[in-house]
Amino acid sequence: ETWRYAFEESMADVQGVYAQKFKDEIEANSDHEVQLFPYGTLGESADIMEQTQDGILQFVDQSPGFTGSLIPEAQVFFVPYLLPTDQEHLARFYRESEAINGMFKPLYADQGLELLNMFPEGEVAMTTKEPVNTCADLNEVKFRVMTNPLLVESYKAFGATPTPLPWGEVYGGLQTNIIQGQENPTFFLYSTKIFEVTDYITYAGHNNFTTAVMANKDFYDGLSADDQLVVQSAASAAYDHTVVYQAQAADIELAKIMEAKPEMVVTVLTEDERSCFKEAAVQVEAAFIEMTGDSGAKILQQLKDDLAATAN
Ligand code: 6CS
Repeated sequence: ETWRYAFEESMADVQGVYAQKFKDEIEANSDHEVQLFPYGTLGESADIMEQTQDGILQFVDQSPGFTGSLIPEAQVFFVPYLLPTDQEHLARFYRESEAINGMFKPLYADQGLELLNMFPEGEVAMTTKEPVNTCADLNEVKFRVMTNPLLVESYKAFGATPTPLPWGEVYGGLQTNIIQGQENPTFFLYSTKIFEVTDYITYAGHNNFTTAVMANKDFYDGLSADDQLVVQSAASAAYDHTVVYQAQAADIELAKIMEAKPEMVVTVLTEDERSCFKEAAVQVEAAFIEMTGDSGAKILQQLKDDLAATAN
């Protein structure tokens, strides 16, 4: 049987590294084949999710940045400063977290999805046309965010004018000045050439990019126990492979950006400069609870407990 797997990035990006390892493992350990559909072959993130829910695709990688519009609790990953930037801590956290592996599973199942893994893609950087040293610098900046309400709240709280857009509109939007900023992990700034249309890269430490891989649930439930095990083992092997790969990707890709564009200004905000972003985080956390009620509050608390439990 051939299984179809779509993701939101190209083959050489972090989601592609995961997907290729997943495919290799499935094909090495079963008679099944996995056909990969990188970004640009089947549509935007929302399209590949729909195709997976419809059973046209068996597997999909869609980030909570988009799934948040389907599963409000998935927006928890956009509470600023909730996640650490330490990649080794993150690697332990996503693997062991009860909130992710226990509490999120039934929420994804309600949407017809079997959640296989969440994994980190690296610290998120803001890229803009003007310098950002504090929240005030985001005033009047139309800042592109993925399409979820909490990310909109976040950038409002940071002082910007948030503009939710699918990925395909970001490069052109920056080029034509419809937007003047966006955020993404460093590797993505290089591979998608976003560095060409922004001049400042700013690290505020406010988030790590989280993504999620899932299967169509009817498909997964219909698999034999052996095949389910093959899928779980492939997901686990792909996870281990990807967290190691991605932990070193940011530095390597930033060096490539600097080589391609030596005049790029890269700033890591000081503690002082971060204070307004950290103050805004309190408001965003409150907005998350307001949007998701008891269910969201429990997940948020469990995530915090899981982060503490995996700290070292
Ligand atoms: O910003 C986005 O829309 C995209 N960012 C990443 C790192 N992966 C996929 C997603 O579509």
